[in-house]
Amino acid sequence: MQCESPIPKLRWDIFCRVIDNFGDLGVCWRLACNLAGRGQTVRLWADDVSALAWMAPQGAPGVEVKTWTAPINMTGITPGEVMLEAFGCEIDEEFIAEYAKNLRNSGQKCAWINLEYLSAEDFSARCHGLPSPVMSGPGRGLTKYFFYPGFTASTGGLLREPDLLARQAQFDRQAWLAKQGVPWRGERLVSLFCYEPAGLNGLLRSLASSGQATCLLVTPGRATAAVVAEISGMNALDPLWNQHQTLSFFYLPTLSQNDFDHLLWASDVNFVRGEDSLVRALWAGKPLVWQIYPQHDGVHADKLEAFLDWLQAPASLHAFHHQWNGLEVSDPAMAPAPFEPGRWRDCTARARASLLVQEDLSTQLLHFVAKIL
Ligand code: TRH
Repeated sequence: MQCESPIPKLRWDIFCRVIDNFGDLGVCWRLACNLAGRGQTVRLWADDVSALAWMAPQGAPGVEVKTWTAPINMTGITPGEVMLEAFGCEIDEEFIAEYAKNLRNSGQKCAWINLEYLSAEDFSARCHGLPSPVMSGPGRGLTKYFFYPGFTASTGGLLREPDLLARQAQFDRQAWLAKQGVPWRGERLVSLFCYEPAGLNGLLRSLASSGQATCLLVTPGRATAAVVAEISGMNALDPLWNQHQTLSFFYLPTLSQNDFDHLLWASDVNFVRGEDSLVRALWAGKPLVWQIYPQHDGVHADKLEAFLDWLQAPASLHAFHHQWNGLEVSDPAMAPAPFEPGRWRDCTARARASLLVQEDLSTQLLHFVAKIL
């Protein structure tokens, strides 16, 4: 995408509906901060802002958080110049009407953006930037634009803060782990952020029998619940599965988004899920395993495949992902796919390097909006 238009200072209204988990809000909060860090004024509307208490306890200058009530409370609200709906969430007609009225009165052009989910599938590049005329409702006559994040230069890119590399360079692993209370004695560290992965039993067995002391750093919520349940089942069936205590566990509290980054930087291997943590694991640059957000219609299988192809994942990483995500025909007698992070390092490092030379999502979005306006 060409980046020639100067970037005006604008007021943004970002709308986010929390479906489940933390990703929708996580992405929107990160985007809001990224834009505010580039001089924009951002109002983030979310129907459930509760997770921000731990994700972003400090808030961020330039970002105002509003609880998105139903119906929306428009008292004292003048819409900004850019209206961004995340992941197809529908903005209230009252807000759109006010926005359209302001545009008519000021004669200003509108920038109405729909930010889509991240995917490595071809459609992201094909549909990125497409206009969609609004044919009905109070926004009739306006145009909505589709903005697709992605992994290649022909998409909208990935969220990345300008100071990310500097922060990484200054990161002190030992000090950070000590601050979290992790009793690290040089063992391999594996972070775990997941839903209920089909391959969890296999992973725990592989780590316990690997001959390499490993500490699993388990994130709270679903990952902790899954690990606790799995261990209890394994202990009942085979009390000696981890008899030499080769595998140890450290259960983490909820971390801020910044500290979640630190967790990924401190670990030797990262298990992540959903959307935002996948991107953060790419920036961490360590071997990673992704549990994709499962969808009922099964389309996540193609999405995972497209990502692994883009990553140029070696065969063993493909196999591990299939088992981790339950996409393999399940045969209880089947041996777990080998856990071979040493073979998975190069592809992540290559991917990270290729992404770093692409423009980040916020910069691209700013240029895109400047062009529309
Ligand atoms: O929570 P998720 O599974 O979110 C998912 C996905 O985004 C998915 O695409 C979406 O459709 C679905 O929600 C509804 O995973 P994700 O995207 O990685 O988001 C997690 C966020 O939580 C991310 O911003 C990192 C943050 N986080 C912390 O800040 N601290 C923590 O301790 C942890 C574990 C996560």
